[in-house]
Amino acid sequence: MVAISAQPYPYALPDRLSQLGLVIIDMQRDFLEPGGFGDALGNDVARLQAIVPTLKTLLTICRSLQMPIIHTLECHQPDLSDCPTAKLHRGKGALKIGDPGPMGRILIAGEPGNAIIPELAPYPDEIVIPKPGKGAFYHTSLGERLADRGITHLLITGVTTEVCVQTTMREANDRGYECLMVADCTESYFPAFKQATLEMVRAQGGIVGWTADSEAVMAGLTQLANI
Ligand code: TIU
Repeated sequence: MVAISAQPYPYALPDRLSQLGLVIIDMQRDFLEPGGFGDALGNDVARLQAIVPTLKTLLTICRSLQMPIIHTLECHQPDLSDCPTAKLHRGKGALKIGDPGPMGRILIAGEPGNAIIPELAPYPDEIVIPKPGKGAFYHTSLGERLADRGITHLLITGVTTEVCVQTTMREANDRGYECLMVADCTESYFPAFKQATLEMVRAQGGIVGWTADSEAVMAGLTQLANI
């Protein structure tokens, strides 16, 4: 058995890397660039850029090991039919979901600002899950796609730590997936919220799962690949 050095205790890897998915949550221009949804909500979007090189390195290794890669995108249909009124009116920012902004309509599928940032753009064989909610299982085919491929373990990364990343990890945990949040591959607009999230998922003996830095994750992956 190969394990990743993690908190609150070692994370046992599955027998095969094909059972371990790298989940990259919402690394979209809408959250990382000025003029998008994150900016419209009043956040300093520059904070999130810091994880891009680290996440790119992890993605490159996972691709080289032919692991399943899952990207998610928070987005809504142009007619907003999948956006609850409660979500539409939340935030009270300068622009709301569907309004025209400098990168196209805010958080709308297919608009330039809704795309995944070029550095992390999905390859054609990778799973891309558009999602109308914060959690990646809500109103999506993610559960079926993971089951089809026999994926039982998830490495969870992306933005923002306490919103879509944590919601997805909790959804996955309730569905029986063994989840590890990669601490230096996730970021929040609020440093204290990121720290609190890391602590709360691994508290109580790993109530929601594990946390580890990407260096420890990559060491574990490489060890399993070489067996
Ligand atoms: N606002 C915020 O922190 N996050 C979101 O609205 N969506 C995601 O986390 N992707």
